[in-house]
Amino acid sequence: MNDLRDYIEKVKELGEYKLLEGADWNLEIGEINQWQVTNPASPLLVFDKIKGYPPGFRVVCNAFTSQRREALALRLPLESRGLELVRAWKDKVKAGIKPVPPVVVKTGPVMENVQMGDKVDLFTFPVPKFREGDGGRYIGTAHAVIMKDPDEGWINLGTYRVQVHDKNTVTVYMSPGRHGHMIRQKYWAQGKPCPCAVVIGGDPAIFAYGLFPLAWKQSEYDYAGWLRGKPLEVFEGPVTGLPLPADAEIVFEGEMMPPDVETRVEGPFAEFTGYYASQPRPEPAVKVKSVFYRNNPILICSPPTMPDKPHSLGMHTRKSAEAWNDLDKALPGIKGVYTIDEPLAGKMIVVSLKQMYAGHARQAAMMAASNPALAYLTKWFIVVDDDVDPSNIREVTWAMATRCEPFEDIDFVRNCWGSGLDARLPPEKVKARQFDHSIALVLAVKPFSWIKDFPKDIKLPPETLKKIKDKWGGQF
Ligand SMILES: Cc1cc2nc3c(=O)[nH]c(=O)nc-3n(C[C@H](O)[C@H](O)[C@H](O)COP(=O)(O)O)c2cc1C
Ligand SMILES: [Mn+2]
Repeated sequence: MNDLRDYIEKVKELGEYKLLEGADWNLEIGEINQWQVTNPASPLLVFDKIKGYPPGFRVVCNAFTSQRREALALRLPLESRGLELVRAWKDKVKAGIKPVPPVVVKTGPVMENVQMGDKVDLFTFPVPKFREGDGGRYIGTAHAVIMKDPDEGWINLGTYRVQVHDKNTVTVYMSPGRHGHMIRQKYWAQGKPCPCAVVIGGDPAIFAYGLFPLAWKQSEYDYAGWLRGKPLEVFEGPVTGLPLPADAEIVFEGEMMPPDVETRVEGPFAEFTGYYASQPRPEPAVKVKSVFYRNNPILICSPPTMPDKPHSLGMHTRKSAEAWNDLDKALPGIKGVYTIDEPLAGKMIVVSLKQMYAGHARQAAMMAASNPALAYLTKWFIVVDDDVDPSNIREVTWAMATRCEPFEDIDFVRNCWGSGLDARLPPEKVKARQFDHSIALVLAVKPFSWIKDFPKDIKLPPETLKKIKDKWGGQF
C-alpha cells in the first residue's frame, strides 16, 4: 500500500465502500456523514459529481471508522477487535519502532497540477461546510500540517483543523501545548512569518502520525515511514523548502503571519466533544502561495460527529496500547487498557488489573491519569478487576454499579490538563484561557481487604457457554 488510492482499493475489496453522486458540499456531505456514523456497518463514503464541481473531484469521509479499516490502515490483523486490536498495536510497538526518514525525489503524482502565486484557488476543491453552525468551509480535517523547527531543524507533522477563508487564506487551530503551536512562536519571536504546508492524502500512515502525540523533536515522517515499512517520498516545496509528500492528493504551502500582522476569525466548528465549545476568535492568517494536486484529486475528510467515531485513525486504540506498555513497565497484573470509544472516544479510560496487594488499584489509576497519551481532556479513569473486559462498556458499567462504593472509591484531582474545547469550562476560565479541569479516579474493583469474601458472580463460564451454544444454538 503506497497511497490513499491503494487504501481505498483495498477497502473496496473488503466490501466496505460506497459511492454517492450528486451531493452538495454545502452541508449535505457533512449531514450524510453524521447520519451514517450512527450506522454500525457504515462504509467508507466516496462523494463524486459534487454540486458545482467537475466529476472526479471527490470527497472521502468515514475512511477509518470500522475496526477492520482501522486495522488495514495500521497494518494490523484485519479480524482483531476491541481489546485484541489494542493488544495487536501494543505488541507491534513493543517489538520496537525503528524510525525511517523520508527520501527526497524530484517529482511525483501530486505535481500533475500546479497553482502558483495569483493562480492559487483553494475553492478548486469541493471543500465542505459540514454543519449548519460551522463558521465556514474546512479543508483540513484528515490531513497534517508540516512545519520545521527553526533552531533544531526537525520536521513536525500535526493534525490541526484548517478553515478556508478565501481562495488563498486559511487558518489553523492549535491548542496550547501542540508542537506546531510552540514552533510558530519561534518564527514570530524573530519577527518572521512561519512557513507551513498542508498535506491531504498519500499513505494513511501520514495522517496516522499527524494525529498521534510523539515526543518533541521526533519527526512524525520517520514514524510513518516505519509504519509503512519503507520511506515516504517527498519533494522540496518551492515556496517553503519544506519536504512535501509526492504521492499525496493535495498539498499546499504558504506562510503563517504573526498575529499582529494578519488574522481571521476561526470557527465555530462542530467539535469532537459533541458541542460547539471553542469560541470563535482571531487566528493568524496563512497566506497560501502554491498548490499541488493530482488529476481527479480526493479530498479526504474526517469531521467530528456524535458519537465521535470517525474522528481519527486508530488514535484511541494506539493511545490505549502505548499507555498499556507504559503501565506494564511499572506495575504487575495489568490485563488491559482501553479508552471507551462511544459516545466520546478516548475520554473515559478503563484499566483492568489483577489486584495483588492493597493500594495496587489506586496506583494503576494514578499512573493512567498521568500518562501523556491519555491525560489530555480526560476526566474519568476507571479501574476494573481482571474478570471485566475493559472494552465492553456493559461490563464496565456493571462493575461501577456493583463493586464501587462511591464515597470510598472515588478520588478527585484538580487542575489537570484540559482544552479550550471543554464544554464544561466555566466562563471565567474561558476568559482567562485557563484550560484545566478536575479528574475522577474511580475504583470499580472488589475491595482488596475482603476480596476472597466478595459475592460470586453469576456469569456462565466460557466452556459452559460454548457447550450450551453448540447444542442449542441451531434453535435460534
Ligand atoms: C481529526 C483530528 C483533528 C484534530 N484537530 C485538532 C485541532 O484542530 N487542534 C489541535 O490542537 N489538535 C487537534 N487534534 C489533535 C492533534 O492532532 C494531536 O494532538 C497531535 O498529536 C498533534 O501533533 P503534535 O504533537 O506534533 O503537536 C486533532 C486530532 C484529530 C484526530
Ligand atoms: Mn509532534
